[in-house]
Amino acid sequence: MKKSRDTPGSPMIDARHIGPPTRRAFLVGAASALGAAAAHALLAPWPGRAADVPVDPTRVPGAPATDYGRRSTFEHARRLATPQRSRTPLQALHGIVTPSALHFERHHNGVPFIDPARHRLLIHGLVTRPLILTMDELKQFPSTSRLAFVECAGNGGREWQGPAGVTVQDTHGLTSVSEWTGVPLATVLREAGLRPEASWMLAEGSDAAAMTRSLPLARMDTALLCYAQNGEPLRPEQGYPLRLLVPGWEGNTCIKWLRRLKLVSAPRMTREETAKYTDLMPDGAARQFTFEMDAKSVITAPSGGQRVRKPGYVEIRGLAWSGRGRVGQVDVSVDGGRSWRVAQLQTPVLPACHTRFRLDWRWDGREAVLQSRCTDETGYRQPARRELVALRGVNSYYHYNAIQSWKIDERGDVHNVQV
Ligand SMILES: Nc1nc2c(c(=O)[nH]1)N[C@H]1C(S)=C(S)[C@@H](COP(=O)(O)O)O[C@H]1N2
Ligand SMILES: [Mo]
Repeated sequence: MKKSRDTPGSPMIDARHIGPPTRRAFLVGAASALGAAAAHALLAPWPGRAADVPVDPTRVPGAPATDYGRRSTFEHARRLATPQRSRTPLQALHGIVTPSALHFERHHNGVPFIDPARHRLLIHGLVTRPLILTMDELKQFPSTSRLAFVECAGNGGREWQGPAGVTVQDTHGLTSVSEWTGVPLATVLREAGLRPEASWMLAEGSDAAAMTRSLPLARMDTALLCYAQNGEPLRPEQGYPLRLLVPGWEGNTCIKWLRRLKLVSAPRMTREETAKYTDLMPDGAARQFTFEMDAKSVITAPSGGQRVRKPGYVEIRGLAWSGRGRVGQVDVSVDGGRSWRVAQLQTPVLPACHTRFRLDWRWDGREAVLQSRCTDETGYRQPARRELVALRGVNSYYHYNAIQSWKIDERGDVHNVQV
Protein backbone atom coordinates (compact mmCIF):
# COMPACT_ATOMS: atom_id res chain seq x y z
CA MET A 1 0.00 0.00 0.00
CA LYS A 2 1.38 3.41 -0.96
CA LYS A 3 1.83 5.75 1.96
CA SER A 4 1.55 9.20 0.44
CA ARG A 5 -1.86 10.82 0.40
CA ASP A 6 -0.89 12.38 -2.92
CA THR A 7 -0.73 9.02 -4.67
CA PRO A 8 -2.17 9.68 -8.14
CA GLY A 9 -5.63 8.23 -8.52
CA SER A 10 -5.99 7.48 -4.84
CA PRO A 11 -9.67 7.02 -4.03
CA MET A 12 -9.18 8.66 -0.64
CA ILE A 13 -11.38 11.58 0.11
CA ASP A 14 -9.42 14.77 0.39
CA ALA A 15 -10.78 17.82 2.16
CA ARG A 16 -9.71 20.00 -0.78
CA HIS A 17 -12.35 18.41 -3.00
CA ILE A 18 -15.46 18.45 -0.91
CA GLY A 19 -16.00 22.08 -0.03
CA PRO A 20 -16.87 22.94 3.55
CA PRO A 21 -14.70 20.85 5.86
CA THR A 22 -16.60 18.05 7.50
CA ARG A 23 -15.60 16.00 10.49
CA ARG A 24 -15.11 13.10 8.09
CA ALA A 25 -12.74 15.04 5.83
CA PHE A 26 -10.77 16.18 8.84
CA LEU A 27 -10.44 12.62 10.11
CA VAL A 28 -9.42 11.27 6.70
CA GLY A 29 -6.82 14.04 6.34
CA ALA A 30 -5.40 13.26 9.74
CA ALA A 31 -5.42 9.52 9.05
CA SER A 32 -3.60 9.79 5.75
CA ALA A 33 -0.91 11.90 7.35
CA LEU A 34 -0.30 8.91 9.57
CA GLY A 35 0.65 6.74 6.62
CA ALA A 36 -0.28 3.27 7.76
CA ALA A 37 -3.72 4.52 8.68
CA ALA A 38 -4.20 5.48 5.01
CA ALA A 39 -4.83 1.82 4.32
CA HIS A 40 -7.87 2.06 6.54
CA ALA A 41 -9.11 5.18 4.73
CA LEU A 42 -8.83 3.34 1.40
CA LEU A 43 -11.11 0.62 2.69
CA ALA A 44 -13.64 3.01 4.20
CA PRO A 45 -17.16 2.99 2.74
CA TRP A 46 -18.02 5.40 -0.06
CA PRO A 47 -17.95 8.35 0.34
CA GLY A 48 -18.23 8.47 4.11
CA ARG A 49 -20.14 7.32 7.14
CA ALA A 50 -23.90 7.54 7.41
CA ALA A 51 -23.50 10.02 10.27
CA ASP A 52 -21.76 12.45 7.90
CA VAL A 53 -24.55 12.69 5.31
CA PRO A 54 -25.26 16.38 4.69
CA VAL A 55 -28.72 17.60 5.60
CA ASP A 56 -29.13 18.94 2.07
CA PRO A 57 -26.91 17.23 -0.55
CA THR A 58 -27.59 20.06 -3.02
CA ARG A 59 -25.67 22.49 -0.79
CA VAL A 60 -22.37 20.61 -0.68
CA PRO A 61 -20.21 19.66 -3.68
CA GLY A 62 -20.15 15.92 -4.13
CA ALA A 63 -17.21 13.55 -3.91
CA PRO A 64 -14.63 13.54 -6.74
CA ALA A 65 -14.33 10.85 -9.38
CA THR A 66 -12.40 7.77 -8.29
CA ASP A 67 -10.32 5.18 -10.12
CA TYR A 68 -12.24 2.09 -8.97
CA GLY A 69 -15.83 2.20 -7.74
CA ARG A 70 -17.37 1.21 -4.44
CA ARG A 71 -20.98 0.72 -3.45
CA SER A 72 -22.99 3.12 -1.33
CA THR A 73 -22.28 3.35 2.38
CA PHE A 74 -25.87 2.24 2.92
CA GLU A 75 -25.60 -1.13 1.13
CA HIS A 76 -24.46 -4.10 3.18
CA ALA A 77 -25.30 -7.31 1.28
CA ARG A 78 -22.43 -9.70 1.85
CA ARG A 79 -21.27 -13.21 1.23
CA LEU A 80 -21.43 -15.52 4.24
CA ALA A 81 -17.95 -16.94 4.48
CA THR A 82 -16.28 -19.90 6.15
CA PRO A 83 -12.61 -20.51 5.20
CA GLN A 84 -13.35 -22.77 2.23
CA ARG A 85 -16.59 -21.33 0.88
CA SER A 86 -18.77 -18.26 0.84
CA ARG A 87 -22.40 -17.99 -0.17
CA THR A 88 -24.15 -15.48 -2.43
CA PRO A 89 -26.92 -13.44 -0.74
CA LEU A 90 -29.60 -14.40 -3.30
CA GLN A 91 -32.23 -12.57 -1.23
CA ALA A 92 -30.43 -9.26 -1.91
CA LEU A 93 -30.00 -9.63 -5.69
CA HIS A 94 -32.02 -8.08 -8.50
CA GLY A 95 -32.26 -9.44 -12.03
CA ILE A 96 -29.99 -12.35 -12.93
CA VAL A 97 -26.38 -11.15 -12.76
CA THR A 98 -24.40 -11.68 -9.55
CA PRO A 99 -22.04 -8.78 -8.78
CA SER A 100 -18.50 -10.19 -9.00
CA ALA A 101 -17.80 -9.22 -5.39
CA LEU A 102 -20.78 -11.36 -4.29
CA HIS A 103 -20.13 -14.41 -6.51
CA PHE A 104 -20.03 -17.45 -4.24
CA GLU A 105 -16.63 -19.07 -3.62
CA ARG A 106 -15.57 -22.62 -3.15
CA HIS A 107 -11.94 -23.60 -2.85
CA HIS A 108 -10.38 -26.72 -1.44
CA ASN A 109 -7.20 -25.09 -0.16
CA GLY A 110 -7.52 -21.33 -0.41
CA VAL A 111 -7.27 -18.72 -3.17
CA PRO A 112 -3.76 -18.81 -4.72
CA PHE A 113 -1.82 -15.65 -5.49
CA ILE A 114 -0.83 -15.89 -9.17
CA ASP A 115 1.13 -13.50 -11.40
CA PRO A 116 -0.61 -13.65 -14.80
CA ALA A 117 2.69 -12.86 -16.55
CA ARG A 118 4.14 -16.10 -15.19
CA HIS A 119 1.02 -18.25 -15.57
CA ARG A 120 1.05 -20.96 -18.28
CA LEU A 121 -1.47 -23.45 -19.62
CA LEU A 122 0.10 -26.78 -20.60
CA ILE A 123 -1.80 -28.98 -23.08
CA HIS A 124 -0.30 -32.43 -23.49
CA GLY A 125 -1.00 -36.16 -23.57
CA LEU A 126 -2.81 -37.50 -26.65
CA VAL A 127 -2.17 -34.47 -28.85
CA THR A 128 -0.02 -34.06 -31.97
CA ARG A 129 1.44 -30.66 -30.88
CA PRO A 130 1.84 -30.22 -27.11
CA LEU A 131 1.42 -26.54 -26.22
CA ILE A 132 2.49 -24.21 -23.45
CA LEU A 133 0.39 -21.04 -23.69
CA THR A 134 0.83 -17.71 -21.95
CA MET A 135 -2.17 -15.58 -20.99
CA ASP A 136 -1.34 -13.18 -23.84
CA GLU A 137 -1.34 -16.05 -26.31
CA LEU A 138 -4.68 -17.32 -25.01
CA LYS A 139 -6.21 -13.87 -25.40
CA GLN A 140 -5.17 -13.78 -29.07
CA PHE A 141 -7.53 -16.64 -29.98
CA PRO A 142 -11.05 -15.71 -31.21
CA SER A 143 -13.06 -14.91 -28.05
CA THR A 144 -16.65 -15.31 -26.97
CA SER A 145 -18.85 -14.21 -24.06
CA ARG A 146 -21.92 -15.74 -22.44
CA LEU A 147 -23.91 -15.61 -19.25
CA ALA A 148 -23.90 -18.81 -17.23
CA PHE A 149 -24.34 -19.97 -13.67
CA VAL A 150 -21.70 -21.79 -11.68
CA GLU A 151 -23.39 -23.96 -9.04
CA CYS A 152 -21.66 -26.14 -6.47
CA ALA A 153 -22.88 -29.75 -6.46
CA GLY A 154 -23.17 -29.30 -2.68
CA ASN A 155 -25.65 -26.41 -2.97
CA GLY A 156 -28.51 -27.35 -0.63
CA GLY A 157 -26.66 -30.48 0.52
CA ARG A 158 -27.53 -29.94 4.16
CA GLU A 159 -31.25 -30.04 3.32
CA TRP A 160 -31.06 -33.80 2.64
CA GLN A 161 -31.21 -34.35 6.42
CA GLY A 162 -34.08 -31.93 7.10
CA PRO A 163 -34.61 -28.16 6.99
CA ALA A 164 -31.14 -26.84 7.84
CA GLY A 165 -30.65 -23.35 6.42
CA VAL A 166 -32.43 -20.34 7.87
CA THR A 167 -32.15 -18.06 4.83
CA VAL A 168 -32.07 -18.63 1.07
CA GLN A 169 -28.40 -17.67 1.26
CA ASP A 170 -27.88 -20.72 3.52
CA THR A 171 -30.01 -23.09 1.46
CA HIS A 172 -29.20 -21.99 -2.12
CA GLY A 173 -26.31 -19.50 -1.97
CA LEU A 174 -23.76 -21.73 -3.74
CA THR A 175 -24.91 -20.61 -7.19
CA SER A 176 -24.07 -17.36 -9.00
CA VAL A 177 -24.25 -15.94 -12.52
CA SER A 178 -21.58 -14.00 -14.40
CA GLU A 179 -20.98 -13.00 -17.97
CA TRP A 180 -17.87 -15.07 -18.78
CA THR A 181 -15.42 -14.27 -21.57
CA GLY A 182 -12.75 -16.51 -22.97
CA VAL A 183 -11.74 -18.78 -25.80
CA PRO A 184 -13.75 -21.90 -26.69
CA LEU A 185 -11.93 -24.98 -25.43
CA ALA A 186 -12.48 -26.60 -28.87
CA THR A 187 -10.47 -23.84 -30.56
CA VAL A 188 -7.43 -24.43 -28.38
CA LEU A 189 -7.71 -28.22 -28.63
CA ARG A 190 -7.79 -27.94 -32.43
CA GLU A 191 -4.53 -26.00 -32.22
CA ALA A 192 -3.00 -28.82 -30.17
CA GLY A 193 -4.37 -31.47 -32.54
CA LEU A 194 -6.28 -34.34 -30.90
CA ARG A 195 -5.06 -37.87 -31.50
CA PRO A 196 -7.87 -40.32 -32.38
CA GLU A 197 -7.54 -42.14 -29.02
CA ALA A 198 -8.16 -38.92 -27.04
CA SER A 199 -11.62 -39.18 -25.45
CA TRP A 200 -11.24 -37.64 -21.97
CA MET A 201 -9.41 -34.63 -20.63
CA LEU A 202 -7.81 -34.18 -17.23
CA ALA A 203 -8.04 -30.55 -16.05
CA GLU A 204 -5.80 -29.38 -13.22
CA GLY A 205 -5.66 -26.20 -11.17
CA SER A 206 -2.57 -24.49 -9.75
CA ASP A 207 -3.98 -23.95 -6.26
CA ALA A 208 -2.65 -25.71 -3.16
CA ALA A 209 -5.37 -28.36 -3.68
CA ALA A 210 -4.25 -28.91 -7.32
CA MET A 211 -7.89 -29.73 -7.94
CA THR A 212 -8.19 -32.22 -10.80
CA ARG A 213 -11.13 -33.62 -12.75
CA SER A 214 -11.67 -35.91 -15.75
CA LEU A 215 -14.07 -34.63 -18.39
CA PRO A 216 -15.47 -36.45 -21.45
CA LEU A 217 -14.36 -34.68 -24.65
CA ALA A 218 -17.54 -35.62 -26.52
CA ARG A 219 -19.53 -33.32 -24.21
CA MET A 220 -17.16 -30.34 -24.09
CA ASP A 221 -18.77 -28.46 -27.01
CA THR A 222 -19.78 -25.40 -24.95
CA ALA A 223 -16.74 -25.40 -22.62
CA LEU A 224 -14.78 -22.15 -22.36
CA LEU A 225 -11.32 -21.22 -21.15
CA CYS A 226 -12.29 -18.01 -19.32
CA TYR A 227 -10.13 -15.07 -18.43
CA ALA A 228 -12.84 -12.48 -17.80
CA GLN A 229 -15.98 -12.10 -15.68
CA ASN A 230 -18.54 -9.31 -15.91
CA GLY A 231 -16.34 -7.19 -18.17
CA GLU A 232 -13.07 -7.34 -16.24
CA PRO A 233 -10.44 -10.00 -15.60
CA LEU A 234 -11.61 -12.89 -13.39
CA ARG A 235 -11.65 -12.21 -9.67
CA PRO A 236 -8.91 -14.13 -7.80
CA GLU A 237 -11.67 -16.10 -6.02
CA GLN A 238 -13.12 -17.18 -9.41
CA GLY A 239 -9.84 -18.53 -10.78
CA TYR A 240 -7.66 -15.61 -11.88
CA PRO A 241 -6.09 -15.60 -14.37
CA LEU A 242 -7.75 -18.62 -16.08
CA ARG A 243 -10.58 -21.03 -15.37
CA LEU A 244 -12.51 -23.68 -17.19
CA LEU A 245 -16.25 -23.12 -17.53
CA VAL A 246 -18.48 -26.02 -18.48
CA PRO A 247 -21.88 -24.32 -18.67
CA GLY A 248 -24.57 -26.16 -16.71
CA TRP A 249 -22.23 -28.72 -15.13
CA GLU A 250 -21.50 -29.09 -11.43
CA GLY A 251 -19.15 -26.35 -10.25
CA ASN A 252 -16.25 -28.70 -9.47
CA THR A 253 -15.80 -29.40 -13.21
CA CYS A 254 -15.03 -25.70 -13.73
CA ILE A 255 -11.38 -25.93 -12.68
CA LYS A 256 -10.04 -22.58 -11.49
CA TRP A 257 -6.46 -21.31 -11.72
CA LEU A 258 -6.24 -23.74 -14.67
CA ARG A 259 -2.69 -24.78 -15.53
CA ARG A 260 -2.91 -28.15 -17.28
CA LEU A 261 -5.08 -30.11 -19.69
CA LYS A 262 -3.97 -33.67 -20.34
CA LEU A 263 -5.70 -35.55 -23.14
CA VAL A 264 -6.29 -39.17 -22.14
CA SER A 265 -8.31 -42.19 -23.26
CA ALA A 266 -10.25 -42.88 -20.03
CA PRO A 267 -11.25 -41.01 -16.86
CA ARG A 268 -8.46 -40.87 -14.28
CA MET A 269 -10.66 -41.51 -11.21
CA THR A 270 -9.36 -38.57 -9.21
CA ARG A 271 -10.46 -37.85 -5.66
CA GLU A 272 -13.10 -35.41 -6.94
CA GLU A 273 -14.92 -38.12 -8.94
CA THR A 274 -14.61 -41.04 -6.51
CA ALA A 275 -14.40 -40.11 -2.81
CA LYS A 276 -16.18 -36.80 -3.55
CA TYR A 277 -18.99 -35.66 -5.84
CA THR A 278 -20.59 -39.11 -6.09
CA ASP A 279 -24.02 -39.92 -4.63
CA LEU A 280 -24.66 -43.02 -2.53
CA MET A 281 -28.01 -44.57 -3.51
CA PRO A 282 -30.29 -46.58 -1.18
CA ASP A 283 -29.09 -49.90 -2.71
CA GLY A 284 -25.44 -49.10 -1.93
CA ALA A 285 -24.46 -48.23 -5.52
CA ALA A 286 -23.03 -44.78 -6.16
CA ARG A 287 -23.92 -42.38 -8.95
CA GLN A 288 -20.75 -41.06 -10.60
CA PHE A 289 -20.05 -38.50 -13.35
CA THR A 290 -23.54 -36.98 -13.11
CA PHE A 291 -22.17 -33.66 -14.44
CA GLU A 292 -25.29 -31.63 -15.40
CA MET A 293 -27.01 -29.74 -12.60
CA ASP A 294 -30.68 -30.75 -12.59
CA ALA A 295 -33.41 -28.11 -12.84
CA LYS A 296 -33.96 -26.12 -9.67
CA SER A 297 -35.76 -23.00 -8.48
CA VAL A 298 -36.20 -21.06 -5.29
CA ILE A 299 -38.32 -18.17 -4.05
CA THR A 300 -35.95 -15.42 -2.89
CA ALA A 301 -38.69 -13.12 -1.58
CA PRO A 302 -40.41 -13.72 0.70
CA SER A 303 -37.80 -16.22 1.91
CA GLY A 304 -36.42 -17.62 5.15
CA GLY A 305 -35.54 -15.11 7.85
CA GLN A 306 -37.60 -12.34 6.20
CA ARG A 307 -40.90 -10.95 7.43
CA VAL A 308 -43.97 -10.05 5.39
CA ARG A 309 -44.89 -6.84 7.14
CA LYS A 310 -48.64 -6.76 6.58
CA PRO A 311 -51.43 -8.53 4.71
CA GLY A 312 -51.95 -7.28 1.16
CA TYR A 313 -49.98 -7.18 -2.06
CA VAL A 314 -46.74 -9.17 -2.22
CA GLU A 315 -44.65 -9.74 -5.33
CA ILE A 316 -43.30 -13.29 -5.05
CA ARG A 317 -39.82 -13.27 -6.63
CA GLY A 318 -37.34 -16.00 -7.35
CA LEU A 319 -34.75 -17.65 -9.53
CA ALA A 320 -34.93 -20.82 -11.64
CA TRP A 321 -32.24 -22.61 -13.64
CA SER A 322 -31.28 -25.86 -15.32
CA GLY A 323 -27.96 -27.33 -16.37
CA ARG A 324 -29.71 -28.99 -19.33
CA GLY A 325 -30.81 -25.85 -21.12
CA ARG A 326 -33.38 -23.11 -20.70
CA VAL A 327 -36.09 -22.84 -18.08
CA GLY A 328 -39.40 -23.78 -19.74
CA GLN A 329 -41.89 -22.88 -17.00
CA VAL A 330 -41.99 -22.03 -13.31
CA ASP A 331 -45.05 -22.81 -11.20
CA VAL A 332 -45.66 -21.24 -7.81
CA SER A 333 -47.83 -22.59 -4.97
CA VAL A 334 -48.93 -20.71 -1.86
CA ASP A 335 -50.65 -23.75 -0.29
CA GLY A 336 -47.78 -26.20 0.07
CA GLY A 337 -48.13 -27.70 -3.40
CA ARG A 338 -51.89 -28.38 -3.49
CA SER A 339 -52.49 -25.84 -6.26
CA TRP A 340 -50.12 -24.08 -8.67
CA ARG A 341 -50.06 -20.92 -10.76
CA VAL A 342 -47.71 -20.22 -13.66
CA ALA A 343 -45.15 -17.51 -12.83
CA GLN A 344 -44.05 -14.78 -15.21
CA LEU A 345 -40.52 -15.26 -16.60
CA GLN A 346 -38.30 -12.22 -17.06
CA THR A 347 -36.36 -12.20 -20.35
CA PRO A 348 -33.69 -13.08 -21.27
CA VAL A 349 -34.27 -16.78 -20.59
CA LEU A 350 -30.85 -18.27 -21.34
CA PRO A 351 -29.49 -21.82 -21.25
CA ALA A 352 -27.50 -22.77 -18.11
CA CYS A 353 -28.31 -19.40 -16.56
CA HIS A 354 -30.53 -18.15 -13.75
CA THR A 355 -33.96 -16.94 -14.91
CA ARG A 356 -35.88 -14.44 -12.80
CA PHE A 357 -39.56 -15.26 -12.13
CA ARG A 358 -42.36 -13.28 -10.49
CA LEU A 359 -45.94 -13.77 -9.37
CA ASP A 360 -48.45 -11.26 -8.00
CA TRP A 361 -50.03 -12.41 -4.75
CA ARG A 362 -52.29 -11.07 -2.01
CA TRP A 363 -51.41 -12.38 1.45
CA ASP A 364 -54.52 -12.74 3.60
CA GLY A 365 -52.56 -12.82 6.87
CA ARG A 366 -53.04 -16.55 7.41
CA GLU A 367 -50.38 -19.26 7.45
CA ALA A 368 -49.13 -20.06 3.94
CA VAL A 369 -46.49 -22.38 2.47
CA LEU A 370 -44.77 -20.96 -0.60
CA GLN A 371 -43.10 -23.21 -3.17
CA SER A 372 -41.75 -22.92 -6.70
CA ARG A 373 -40.99 -25.68 -9.20
CA CYS A 374 -39.05 -25.42 -12.41
CA THR A 375 -39.68 -27.40 -15.59
CA ASP A 376 -36.81 -27.09 -18.05
CA GLU A 377 -36.96 -27.15 -21.84
CA THR A 378 -36.24 -30.89 -21.91
CA GLY A 379 -39.50 -31.46 -19.98
CA TYR A 380 -37.69 -32.46 -16.74
CA ARG A 381 -39.62 -31.19 -13.69
CA GLN A 382 -38.02 -30.30 -10.37
CA PRO A 383 -39.12 -32.98 -7.86
CA ALA A 384 -41.00 -32.59 -4.58
CA ARG A 385 -38.83 -33.62 -1.63
CA ARG A 386 -40.69 -36.93 -1.20
CA GLU A 387 -40.24 -37.75 -4.91
CA LEU A 388 -36.49 -37.04 -4.70
CA VAL A 389 -36.06 -39.07 -1.51
CA ALA A 390 -38.11 -41.99 -2.95
CA LEU A 391 -35.62 -42.16 -5.83
CA ARG A 392 -32.34 -41.30 -4.18
CA GLY A 393 -32.75 -42.05 -0.44
CA VAL A 394 -31.05 -39.75 2.07
CA ASN A 395 -27.43 -41.00 1.94
CA SER A 396 -26.40 -38.28 -0.50
CA TYR A 397 -24.80 -34.96 0.19
CA TYR A 398 -24.58 -33.58 -3.36
CA HIS A 399 -27.15 -32.87 -6.06
CA TYR A 400 -30.15 -31.94 -3.90
CA ASN A 401 -32.72 -30.18 -6.09
CA ALA A 402 -36.04 -30.72 -4.29
CA ILE A 403 -38.72 -28.05 -4.24
CA GLN A 404 -38.02 -25.55 -1.43
CA SER A 405 -40.86 -24.66 0.98
CA TRP A 406 -41.07 -21.40 2.91
CA LYS A 407 -43.76 -21.18 5.59
CA ILE A 408 -45.20 -17.76 6.42
CA ASP A 409 -46.64 -17.81 9.93
CA GLU A 410 -49.47 -15.58 11.17
CA ARG A 411 -46.99 -12.90 12.27
CA GLY A 412 -45.51 -12.83 8.77
CA ASP A 413 -42.21 -14.49 9.71
CA VAL A 414 -40.83 -16.82 7.04
CA HIS A 415 -39.37 -20.23 7.95
CA ASN A 416 -37.59 -23.06 6.13
CA VAL A 417 -39.85 -26.14 6.29
CA GLN A 418 -40.15 -29.44 4.45
CA VAL A 419 -43.67 -30.58 3.58
N1 LIG B 1 -8.43 -25.33 -8.88
C1 LIG B 1 -9.61 -25.43 -8.28
N2 LIG B 1 -10.73 -25.30 -9.01
C2 LIG B 1 -11.95 -25.37 -8.45
C3 LIG B 1 -12.08 -25.61 -7.05
C4 LIG B 1 -10.90 -25.72 -6.28
O1 LIG B 1 -10.92 -25.91 -5.06
N3 LIG B 1 -9.69 -25.62 -6.92
N4 LIG B 1 -13.34 -25.75 -6.52
C5 LIG B 1 -14.39 -26.18 -7.45
C6 LIG B 1 -15.72 -26.17 -6.89
S1 LIG B 1 -16.10 -27.44 -5.85
C7 LIG B 1 -16.66 -25.25 -7.29
S2 LIG B 1 -18.24 -25.36 -6.75
C8 LIG B 1 -16.31 -24.10 -8.18
C9 LIG B 1 -16.68 -22.81 -7.51
O2 LIG B 1 -16.41 -21.72 -8.36
P1 LIG B 1 -16.42 -20.25 -7.75
O3 LIG B 1 -15.57 -20.25 -6.52
O4 LIG B 1 -15.94 -19.36 -8.84
O5 LIG B 1 -17.86 -19.93 -7.40
O6 LIG B 1 -14.93 -24.09 -8.50
C10 LIG B 1 -14.37 -25.37 -8.74
N5 LIG B 1 -13.04 -25.22 -9.24
MO1 LIG C 1 -18.40 -27.36 -5.42
